[in-house]
Amino acid sequence: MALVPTLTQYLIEQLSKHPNQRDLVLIMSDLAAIGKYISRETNRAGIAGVRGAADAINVQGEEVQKLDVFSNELCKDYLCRTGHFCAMASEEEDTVVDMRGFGEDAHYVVAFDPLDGSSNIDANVSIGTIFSVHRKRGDVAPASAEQFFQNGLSQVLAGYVLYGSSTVLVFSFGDGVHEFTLDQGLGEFLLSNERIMIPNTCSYYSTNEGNTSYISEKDRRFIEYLKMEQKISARYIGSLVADFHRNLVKGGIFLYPGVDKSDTGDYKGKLRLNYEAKPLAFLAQQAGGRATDGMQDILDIMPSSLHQRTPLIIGNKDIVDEYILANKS
Ligand code: AHM
Ligand code: MG
Repeated sequence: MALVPTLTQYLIEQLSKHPNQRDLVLIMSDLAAIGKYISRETNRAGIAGVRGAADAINVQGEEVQKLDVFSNELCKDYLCRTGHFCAMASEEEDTVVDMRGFGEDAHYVVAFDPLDGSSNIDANVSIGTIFSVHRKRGDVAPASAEQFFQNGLSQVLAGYVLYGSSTVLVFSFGDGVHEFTLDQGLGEFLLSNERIMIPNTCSYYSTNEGNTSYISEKDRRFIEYLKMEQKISARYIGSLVADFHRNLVKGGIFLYPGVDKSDTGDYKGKLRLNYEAKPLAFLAQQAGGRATDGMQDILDIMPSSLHQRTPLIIGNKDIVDEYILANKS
């Protein structure tokens, strides 16, 4: 029987090829450990009393779920203690996380969405943890929000753990996108897909059709074009990380364009740049795809606030190119 490499073996090999990536390899290993903890917790959510709302509203004005709280606390505690980060940003935290003195010699900053798709938790639908790592900026205070005002091209590690029908870890150091699947029995991530490339055919479009009356005429026309002319099938889970993963391995385009619910003509993005759009855009680019906000590539956008939101159109390069052209006309 051919043995599949474990994540540990893969990272050790990575280290022997790139000894200067020691810290990044250790960071990846820490993030994988967090993924295992959250995977265990999500699997027993129904019996462990961790389902449901936590009676709190987060900085985004959304109801916080108990598993959100668990995942956020775990990410903060675990990553803080590694000493690799001088600043951390989380979807669940209003400001930069207090590093409790652990980040003084650190060279990196990390932004994460501890549990993306949390409205799906109680329905046993796929959810995930998204992460984005940058080198620390030397020109601003180590634990400041400005640490996260870096464009997506300068990410040194990005990825996610998807808690679906199996738990998969997908990441990139900027040398391709790799997928590892958690073997629950072994408690190890095993290599399941190396150097993933998005298939050339765009098989699916993913968008919240319930927003049709809130999006711009151009966006409406483009989605109609996907349906009526390209005859592409629809798939929408409502967990970005799961919708993205399906489109990554099967070919597809995810669209969350700007929405205007107050009828003022001001179309605003919902998804967060630093810990949702940017890391997934990095993976998409590494897998031959593309991501845009309609005006510019997601990877080129320089954030100017921690929780900045953006429209996000991401997936097969050709079809995202078409979207950009249609948006300009
Ligand atoms: P969350 O991070 O609070 O879970 O919100 C982000 C989620 C994405 O995972 C998903 O793509 C989107 O919100 C779904 O939004 P909607 O319910 O408006 O379609
Ligand atoms: Mg999210």
